[in-house]
Amino acid sequence: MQARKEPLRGRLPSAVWKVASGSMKDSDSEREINLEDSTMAKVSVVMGSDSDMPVMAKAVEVLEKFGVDYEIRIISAHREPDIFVDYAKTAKDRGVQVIIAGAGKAAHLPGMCAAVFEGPVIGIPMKTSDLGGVDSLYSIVQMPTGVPVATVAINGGANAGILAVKMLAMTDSALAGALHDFIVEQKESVESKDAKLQSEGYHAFL
Ligand code: RP5
Repeated sequence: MQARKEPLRGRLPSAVWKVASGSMKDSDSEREINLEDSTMAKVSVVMGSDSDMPVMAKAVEVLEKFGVDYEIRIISAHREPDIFVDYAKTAKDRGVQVIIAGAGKAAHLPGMCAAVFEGPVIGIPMKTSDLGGVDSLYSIVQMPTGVPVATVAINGGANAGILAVKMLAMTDSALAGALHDFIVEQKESVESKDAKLQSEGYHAFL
């Protein structure tokens, strides 16, 4: 089985797919591409199944809101381990700085990402029908020492996106500014609700 060739990416020109390092040729047009000038995915969003998409979309929405370049993949560590290993081994060369990995049940995808990829991995445990997502949560959070996965809440897609933005903002002042604005807006939203509560009473919220 061969690795999938053209992952969906956010905010990327279509020519920038098969990334190694230095310069390369786009196989469709044979144009020489200077990777120094290309926009590469900073975050890789990966999920074990398309059934995870509604939760993973919440992470992607945050990345898009902040204008963070990303790639998004469906890769099952269990059902296609060869493709998974190729994906995780080459993530760094594709410019990926953070992986957001979501999975459910015996959720080994985030942990295996952390085993192969040297950068930070954020894990999203999926809520499951049989065990309510506790199976996913324990599978993702209980990593051995030395191989951490920063695990968010069950179905915590949005927080995974925000955490990735916070990681990238440490070395990106523009992103740090946007993050600050988001935090201020969030605070003001709560303040305005409390002001409404004080002026109109709790019935205004029912
Ligand atoms: C995991 O198994 C996936 O992440 C998904 O949450 C769960 C169930 O997968 P499907 O049977 O819905 O494909 O690998």
